[in-house]
Amino acid sequence: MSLEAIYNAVLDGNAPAAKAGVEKALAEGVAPDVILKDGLIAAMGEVGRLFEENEYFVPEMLVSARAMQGGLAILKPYLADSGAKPTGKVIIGTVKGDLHDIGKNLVAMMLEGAGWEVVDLGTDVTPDKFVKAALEHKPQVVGMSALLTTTMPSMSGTVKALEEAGVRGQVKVMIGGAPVTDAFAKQIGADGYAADASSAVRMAKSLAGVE
Ligand code: B1M
Repeated sequence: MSLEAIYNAVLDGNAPAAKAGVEKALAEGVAPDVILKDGLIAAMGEVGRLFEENEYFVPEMLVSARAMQGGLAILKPYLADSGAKPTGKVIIGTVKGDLHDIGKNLVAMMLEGAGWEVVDLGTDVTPDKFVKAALEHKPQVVGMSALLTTTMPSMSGTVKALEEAGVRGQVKVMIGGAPVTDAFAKQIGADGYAADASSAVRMAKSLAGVE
């Protein structure tokens, strides 16, 4: 079964096998969102569990992440279904101190597929860099991702920095990432929270007031 092969390839950190598994599953007609959710994302969840149990360490997480990214690269054209009219502009980044970018990349990919112009600031993005990019690109939405509880406060710092720079009124702030919640978004004065990439697209549209 190709989904199981993809899952195992990510767990083993075997990027060539993950890519081959995704290609095979697509050829067999498995839906791209099923490959993503039940193959790639499910495997990363298990990697996280094994890390918590001290069965995996950072090097194993890293090779698994590379295998996942290899599989995602094959899947990208199918997920980011182009042809949609430009919807708006979003700047997105993983906050200061945080290097996790798989979820952020997935959100960026799905936004692009929905017709958004995406300015990806990468990882370890300081509040100041978000502000500079907001002033330069004039997006409707500023998106922030955090995967570590220790880096979540930087989201609040960025909201404050946007306020201090006088741009908070011109942009909507959307946040997400595994430890982030709707309650946290409200607490720091963000405009919206999304639990996954599909809801991030819906949330961005709703925040920017576009259909
Ligand atoms: Co790290 N890591 N990691 N890690 N890592 C976690 C997050 C952790 C939960 C593992 C664990 O303990 N179970 C834990 C955090 C604990 C905590 O803070 N509570 C952890 C830790 C501790 C660490 C280090 C500190 C380990 C160390 O060095 N001792 C270190 C920190 C480095 C740093 O950032 N400064 C570290 C390093 C790494 C690697 C570099 C090895 C690698 C990242 C590689 C990369 O991203 N290029 C890595 C990985 C792979 C993980 C896990 C296993 C997987 C993350 C992932 O890619 N998930 C993770 C465990 C886990 O999450 N179960 C873990 C798949 C991805 C599709 O999901 O990112 O949640 P996710 O994105 C989702 C949603 O959250 C949402 O949509 C996405 C798609 O559905 N979303 C948004 C995300 N951003 C959004 C933005 C939005 C909207 C929605 O709007 C803008």
